This record gives sequence, structure tokens and C-alpha cells, in this order.
Amino acid sequence: MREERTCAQKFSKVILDNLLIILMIIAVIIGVVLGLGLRDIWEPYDKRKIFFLKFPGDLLMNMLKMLILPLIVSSLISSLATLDSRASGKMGLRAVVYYLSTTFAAVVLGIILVVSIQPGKKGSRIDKSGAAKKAHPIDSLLDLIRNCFPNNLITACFQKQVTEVDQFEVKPPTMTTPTANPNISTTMMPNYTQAASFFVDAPYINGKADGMNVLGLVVFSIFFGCILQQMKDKGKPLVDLFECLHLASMKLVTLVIWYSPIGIIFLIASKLVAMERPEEMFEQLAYYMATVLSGLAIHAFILLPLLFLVIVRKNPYRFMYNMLKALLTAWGTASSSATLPVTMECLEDNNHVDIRVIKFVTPIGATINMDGTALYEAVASIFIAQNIGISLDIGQIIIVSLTSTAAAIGAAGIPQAGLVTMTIVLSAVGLPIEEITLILSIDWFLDRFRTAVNVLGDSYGAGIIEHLSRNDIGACPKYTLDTGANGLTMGNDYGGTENIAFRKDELPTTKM
Ligand code: 7O9
Repeated sequence: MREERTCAQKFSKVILDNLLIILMIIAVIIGVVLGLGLRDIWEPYDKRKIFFLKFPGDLLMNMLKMLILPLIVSSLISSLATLDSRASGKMGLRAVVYYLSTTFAAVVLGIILVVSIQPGKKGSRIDKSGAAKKAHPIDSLLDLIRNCFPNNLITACFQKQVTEVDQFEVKPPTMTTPTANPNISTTMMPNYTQAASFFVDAPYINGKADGMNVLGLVVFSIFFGCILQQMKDKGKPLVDLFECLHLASMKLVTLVIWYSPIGIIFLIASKLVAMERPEEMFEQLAYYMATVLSGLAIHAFILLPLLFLVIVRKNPYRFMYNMLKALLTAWGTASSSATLPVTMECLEDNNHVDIRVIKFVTPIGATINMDGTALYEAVASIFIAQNIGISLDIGQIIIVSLTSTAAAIGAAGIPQAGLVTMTIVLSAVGLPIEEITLILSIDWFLDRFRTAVNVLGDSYGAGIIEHLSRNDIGACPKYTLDTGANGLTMGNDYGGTENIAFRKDELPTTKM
């Protein structure tokens, strides 16, 4: 009887899961068809209609983003508080090594492709004009570090600190005769008499950049979780609180996911209607798009799965299929932070990764691990150099690879990131940052693909880190999967071989 019920439950779960995936794929198709259809009827400048069309999509974005704050804080605090500090230290180290090496591999792959395909030399020189915001790399780096330590936890939930630079004019004092002082020779004061006024930077911290200071919250949660772990029994009430917060938030995620197909239709359709003349820009940038997309494809379908296969020795494509809901959400929303709730759900429910590993590594992965973005930034900057006829030497290419890796890791911590990180890469090799406008017109399109790759990298990361850390963290002490009435849960089954089931009352009670 009990077994029958488990089978029936499992069967209905498989049906429901696949139904959702089918609905999401249909949503993507309907979104594209609706968007392209409405383009013929509406004009792209009809902003009000587009605004209305996007409304159901805005709701999805809001619902997903609403869940980020409770999820990252509760996940990090509860996982670090329940793992012993040696295990979490090792796991953290593995995560950082994985993030750094896969991001760098993505960059190298991108550079190899862009240097061999040479998309910037194909077709005509693209003329675009417009202004890009200047960013001082040092200011961005200091902002990044400053944001790790927010001065107020409440404001950190919706604001970052950002350095802005005013320029003020300095007028050199005028002297009637430059040689009035006989002790100073005129040669020591070259051009003094002709000195015109000049401008100097006056940087100041403006705490008003919109957006969550995710890095500050992550750093705080990590330390808070470690402290709670050390407090043992005294910390238990708060640990329970955050565990409960996580569980409840994940239940909300399940609800939101059912709405996601509708949201995705309208997000995609509104984007397509608002798009400028596609024929023209696709033609000019076709080789560039092909380079970026093939790089992302090689990274997603060959490099990452190969790494997973070598380390975990399980079917990487099965793992990827199980993440499809998250990947489609990433594609639909073009935001890996908004996708974080879905990523966590897929890892837990479909790939059965240990919940403590998910809670620890996915918020950090979503913040610092962006393989797709890193690959894109490297390709984009070398493409720009090729297009304006500047050839980069090997030293400059190495600088591009290092800054792209660093920019992708720091993106979430840099206020008004997005293109700012791109300007950092360009200015590091002395390319004119105005040229970013070349690629701006199709950024929204490539963003979807690189976001999906970012999410895939985070997901494989969770699987790989779980496998490497299996001996450090021991059996799962808490039981968080949806268990139904019989109190059984499934172990790791994405390879289809390992199916450990353990009963609630048999679970180890010792605290990890
Ligand atoms: C792409 F951890 C979280 F979930 F709380 C979290 C919150 C916010 C994680 C990250 C962020 C965040 O601010 N991310 C961010 C990402 C900020 C600025 C730029 C980017 C880069 O975004 C990618 C890209 O444009 O290539 C991509 N759209 O992964 O979301």
C-alpha cells in the first residue's frame, strides 16, 4: 500500500514536472510568435502598448525577485549554521576554485573563437554613436569592496553605495612676475605663466544606486551563519527560524513557477515588439552573434558537461535536462538572480542535490559565477578592437582575459554594473569605451543566452561541489524534501543509479 502510494506520487510528480517544462517551452514559442506578429501591427515606438504587453511579465519578475532576499539570507545562514566549520571551509574553497576556473575557461574559449573567426573584420565598419557612462576602474573596485561591508543592513536590501565623480575647476594663482622670487629659477616652473585653469576629480560616495547590495548581504549572512554555528545550542532558535524561512520561501517558489509560463510569454513578446529593425542589425552583427553563441554553446554543451562527467561520473545531460525549468526561466527573464529561486528548486527537487550544498553554493554562485558574461565580455572587447581596426598584442589579450574574469566575478558588486563592467575591460586595454554602442543593439538578445549559461554553470557547480564534499558533510541530518505522508525521501538520482531512501526516524540526529 505504502509502496503503491510512493509510486503514484512519483509518477504524478514526473508528469507535473514535465507538464511545466512543456508549458514553458510552449510559452517561449508563443512569446516569439506573438512578439513577431504584433511587430507587424504595432510600431516599436508605440511604447504604451508595449508597456501594457509587458505587464504580466513584470509580475513574474517581481514575484521572482521578491523571493531573492528571504532565500539568500535564509539559505546562507541556515546552511553555514548547520555545517561544521571545516566542512564549510573546504566547500567554500572548492566553490571558489570551481567558479574561478570555469569562468577563466569560458574567457579563454571566447578569446580563441573571436581571434580565429575574426567577426570584427567581417562586413562593414559599424557606425553607431552615443555616449557610454565612464567608470573609473579603481572607483569600481573600491565600491565593490566597500559594498561587502554595508553600513546599514536595511538599506543594503535595496541600495548600493556608489562613488560618483564631480569635476571642479582649479585656477592656478596668478603672479605678476614669475621670477619675483630670486631663489626659484624660471626653469623650475615651466609654462607657469601660461598655466590655464584645469579640472580635477572630486570623488564622493553617493549611497543612492538602486538595487540590492547582494554582496553585502552575502558577506553578512556568511559571517552570521558561522557565528550561529559556533554558538551551538544557544544559536538554535535562530537557526530554526532561518531554516523555516527557507522552507516557506521554497514553497512560495513552487507557486510562482506555475505562473512563469504566462510571464515568459509576455516578457519575450514585449521585447520582440520593442526591438529596433532586426534585419539590418542582425546582418551587420551576424558574425559577432555567431561567435558569442557558439562560444556559449561549446561551454554549455561540451566543457561544463565534460567537467561534470569527469568529476561526478554521472550523466551530465540528464542533470542538464533536470535543470530545464531554470534554464528556460533564465532565458525568459535574462536575469540569473531572478532565476535563483527556480535554480534552487530544480537542484533540490529534480537533481536531489544535498540541500545544505544548494543553500550554501547557489546564492554565492548566482552572485559571483558568471561564465556566460565573462565569455561575452572577452569576445565583445576583442570584437570592438577588430571592428575599429586596432590589433591587440598577446599582452593585451592576456589583460582582456584577466579583466573579463574579474569583471564577471565582481559584476553583482559593482553599482550600475551591466555595461560598466564592459567599460572596465575596454579601458584596461585602452580601447575607446564609446564603441560599446556597436554591440548595444543586440545585447538584450545575447543576454538571454549568457544568463542561461550562467545558471547552468551555477547548477553544475552545485552538483560537482556536492560530489567532492560528500565525505566532509556526511548524511543529510535534516529532511527537507517534500516527503508526502510516508516519510520517505529520495537520495541522489540524477544518474539513475543511486537511489537511497531513508526514513524520517532513521535519519542521523547528530548535528553536523
Ligand atoms: C545574468 F544572489 C542573488 F540572487 F541574490 C543575486 C542578486 C543580484 C545575484 C546577483 C545579483 C546581481 O546584481 N547580478 C548582476 C548581474 C548585476 C549586474 C550585472 C549582472 C550581469 O548579468 C548577466 C549579464 O548581463 O551578462 C546576466 N544578465 O546572469 O543575470
